[in-house]
Parts: sequence; structure tokens; C-alpha cells
Amino acid sequence: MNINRYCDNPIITPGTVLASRKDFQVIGAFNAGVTVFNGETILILRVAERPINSDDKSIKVPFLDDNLNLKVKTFNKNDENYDFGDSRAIHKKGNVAAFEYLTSISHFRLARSTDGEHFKVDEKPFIFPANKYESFGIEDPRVTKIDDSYYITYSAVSKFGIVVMLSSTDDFKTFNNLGAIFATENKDVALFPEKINENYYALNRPISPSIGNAVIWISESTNLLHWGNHKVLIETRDGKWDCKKIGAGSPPLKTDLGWLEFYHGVDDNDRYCMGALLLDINDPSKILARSSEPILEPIMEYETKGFFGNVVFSCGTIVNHGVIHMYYGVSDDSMAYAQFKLKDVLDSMEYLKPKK
Ligand code: MAN
Repeated sequence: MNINRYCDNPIITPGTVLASRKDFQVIGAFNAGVTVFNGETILILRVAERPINSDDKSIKVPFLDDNLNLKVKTFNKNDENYDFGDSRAIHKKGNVAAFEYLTSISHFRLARSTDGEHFKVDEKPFIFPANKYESFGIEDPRVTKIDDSYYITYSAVSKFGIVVMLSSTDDFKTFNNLGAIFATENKDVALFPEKINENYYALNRPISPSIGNAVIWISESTNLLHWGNHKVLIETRDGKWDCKKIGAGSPPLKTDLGWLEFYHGVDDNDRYCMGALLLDINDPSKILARSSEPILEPIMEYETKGFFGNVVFSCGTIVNHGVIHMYYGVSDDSMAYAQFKLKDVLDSMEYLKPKK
């Protein structure tokens, strides 16, 4: 499939984003939600920051304390009780499954563009962690326009686990926090842009700590707040690029053939790629087609190297005149942009039944 990566990728790098405070540095501007508002392309960037630290024998980790004040805790890298091997998190020795602290704290920052290529990043945060479920940060926003409001779903990380928060905005200046819509552990929630047969639908990705892989579920709601009728939508595939974990990427796009969903797949080497699913237009719990090979995979240097390399991770796409504009995080570090034809995606997928 022909993928046109933008010639000046990455389009946003951490170095061009102002820190939210003088003693912090921005280490990531990535995994952005995407929408169009007042004729502008808006990216809701995940901006990851950490305390500036000149001592290479220690790691300083940021978090909100119980009074919701931003605090910094210092770990000695020689401390044998902890494992510092993962750039993203600090684990207790021998416990790879659960982390104690994240090495950075993320908030959301808006970037705007009139041409979809050149973005101006706001100087101040749009949404900053603000409650006890967000004390280690807020991450990976997806935004869906429903009627006249924009609904933002995101991971909220804290000592209580990872839950999915919902916020809404009508103006991209202020927002309402509507609370946690999926309890721990859940991530990667993408809302469909309209009701289907009287119900809202959400793709989501719960994880069982006891058994099984992380796969995509679909849930229903009449009010966007209370979700039920949870069903497994699609599973990981042994031996393939999406064998270890999968999760929804952009909010589903309505096409003539069905709902098109771009999702991420992770393999046993923690390599993240993007592929596609096609869901029945009247019953999105039915799969019509799936990519057998990735549509986008980490190949370019900015995709293979960085804070956490070998990652392409999209939380949002725009479709315009048959062209998909995919904005995607690279290496948990920066934002990149690619274009490809909607028709090419639909033609590249493997259909469970022949196309009508
Ligand atoms: C994983 C990664 C990190 C993220 C944490 C918490 O370790 O996706 O980027 O910060 O989970 O969500």
C-alpha cells in the first residue's frame, strides 16, 4: 500500500514545546487526538514532562500527592529494590507486570494548523492532571465530535490503576470532566461519532491481570456515561504483528463499506504498528474485514529511535475527499503525519465474506 509520509516529519518534537514550569523539561509531544474545529486542524497532544535533573546517578519522578500538589521523588539508580530498565516506568525488582512510578507526567496541550502540516503549539496546558485518578498523568487522548460537542476519552494513571476518563469541550478553551467511564484497567477508548440503533458505542481495551491477552472490546451506552453489553470485538493473532496486544486508535470513520477503525497492534518485541478493521455499519460488533499486514509500521529513523523506539501509535485521523490524514505518535517522543488513500486501505484488507 502506498503511504505518503510527510517530507518534514516529525511535525512536532518535544524541543519546540514549552514546559509547564521552569524546573521541568518536555520529553515527549506525541499520541495526539485529532479533530477539525473552526476550520483548523487541532491536535490534542500528550505532553510528557519530567523534572530537570543533572545528576546521572538518580532518577526524579513527578506525581500529584494526595492534596493534588505536584511533587518530585528521587530514586538512586543503584537502589537494588527497583528496576530502572524501562525508560517509561520504575518497577519493583522482579515485578515487570506492575510499575511503582512513571518517569514522566503527561498533560494535554493543543496544537493548531490551518494547512494540516504546520502546527502552532499553545504555550499553556489545555487539560492538566487534576484529581486522584490522574496523579501520574493523563495520556493518549481520542476526540470524537458528537452533535455540537467534542468528547475526549483518555487514560488517567494513578496508584489506583489506569482508568478511562471522559471530558467534553465546545470551544477548546474550557472543558468539563465527566468522570471515569471505564474502571481499571482499561485504555484506548474510541467513541463512535453517532448513535447506531439508539445506542452510543465505544471501543475499549480492558486487561485481565490473571489470564489472556489485551484485546479490543465494544460496549454500548445510551448517555455516554454508563456503559454495558460489553463484548470482545477482536482478538490478537498468534505469530503476527498484532500477537501480543491490540487497542483502538482513531475514533471510527464512517465509510460506504462500514465503520473503518485504525488500531495498533503490538508484537512480542514491543513493536507497535497500525492496521485497520472494518465493522458493520448497523452492528459495529460484527467484523467485516481486517488488515493481515500492517498499514503503517516503524521504518523511518524517527519511528524506530527515540524515548521508546519502534512505535507508531495513532489516536486520530481525518478523512477528506477520499484521503486519510493520519497523525501519529512516533517512539513515545514526537508527532508525525502521513497520507494514504481510503480506497487503498479498503482494498488492502482481508474480507471475511467477499465484498459486495
Ligand atoms: C505503559 C506505556 C507508557 C504509559 C504507561 C501508563 O507503560 O504506555 O507510555 O505511560 O503504560 O499508561
